[in-house]
Amino acid sequence: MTVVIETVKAREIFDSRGNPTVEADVILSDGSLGRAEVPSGASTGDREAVELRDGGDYLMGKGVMKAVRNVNTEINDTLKGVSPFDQAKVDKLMIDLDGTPNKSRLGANAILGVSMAIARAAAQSQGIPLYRYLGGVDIELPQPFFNVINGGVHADSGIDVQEFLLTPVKRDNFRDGVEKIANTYNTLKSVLSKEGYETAVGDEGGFAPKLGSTEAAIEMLYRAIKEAGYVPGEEIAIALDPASSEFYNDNTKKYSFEGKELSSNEMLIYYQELVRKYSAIIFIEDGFSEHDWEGFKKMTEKMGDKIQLVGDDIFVTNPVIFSEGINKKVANSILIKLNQIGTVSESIETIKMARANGYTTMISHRSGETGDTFIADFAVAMNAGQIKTGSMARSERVEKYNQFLRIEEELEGYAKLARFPKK
Ligand code: 2PG
Ligand code: MG
Repeated sequence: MTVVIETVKAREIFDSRGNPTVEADVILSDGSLGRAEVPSGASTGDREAVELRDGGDYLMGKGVMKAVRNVNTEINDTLKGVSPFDQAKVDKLMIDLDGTPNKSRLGANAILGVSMAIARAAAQSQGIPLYRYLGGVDIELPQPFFNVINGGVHADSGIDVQEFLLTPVKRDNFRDGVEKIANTYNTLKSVLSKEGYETAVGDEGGFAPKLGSTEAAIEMLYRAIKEAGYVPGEEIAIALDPASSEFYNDNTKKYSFEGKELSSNEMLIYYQELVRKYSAIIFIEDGFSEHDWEGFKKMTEKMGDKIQLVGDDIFVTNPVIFSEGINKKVANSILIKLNQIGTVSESIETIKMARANGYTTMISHRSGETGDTFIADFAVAMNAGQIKTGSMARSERVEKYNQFLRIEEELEGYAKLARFPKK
């Protein structure tokens, strides 16, 4: 019996910040159900695919009923009777139906929800886990990065750098790495509280203490790593996402950073000194604004052979924009967020492009998340090498790490472990 898509249906649910978002269901002719929930960013890149919102006064103007209707009408009509096993075709049908370059007519939130739900339904129909359906047999678990101090637009901590991440560079298996971070995360909590700082958490489950500066936050991380019994840099390394588009002024071309107005060059000197002083720092993401390609390029020239430089807002997972970045030698790594581009197939295309050009790939959650663990399976299937999906708090974050533990158990120790750095 040929299995086809029978019904595509969406509804409005809520994300981890209390904002409306899309949940999509795909039902196949054999009764299989695939369901997916769509995340949403706060420090978004200007050129991301469009998240369709209803506007008006109701629900802060953030309702997604238009996107839901687009799934229930046009998308449902187009995909009815199509094979769920041809992901590329399904995604292309939705891209063509939308007809805009940035998915603004139907909404990237509508399209992505269906795109992910179809992959799930297909896996369900074949009776195999999602990571196997998407990735076949060569299974690798990624290097995880945990965002343990939140700043920027993700918290009221007053720290300009948005994310301070920890990664277990030394680990025997995935579980061992998670345990090391759990120890360090909880030690960080007691270190902060001993020093009189608040231990409430921000959007991604990291602490949001009013530490005042990037260096003060890094000092706390060094202390926590050591007090937890590990060696900074050797066993647990540090990574930063300044998300600098958020503090870049497009008119003055300056970065408003820690009370100063810094030029692109001064910002580069700052990063160079920071990395010299704290050798446990192994990557910096979005060190320069999405509108300062020159700055990003210069940073790549000066620092690209020493640490990983990840492009997020600047590339927005878009193969066309990313290929421009490759040509201009901007960054040496790319962040992959499915909702920045809006389909599973296009995200895979960008990952392949990265691999062909010597860029590492890191799969990422969004600051507004749901309980959906799609990106964990996706990271495994793609052999992506790296993932960041929040801290050791808030279930919408921890559930993704837990999914890796389940996958590791299922593979009975036969999974390969991605090592950092990986080219
Ligand atoms: C980022 C992301 C995820 P947001 O900048 O990398 O951590 O944040 O989803 O707000 O864009
Ligand atoms: Mg980022």
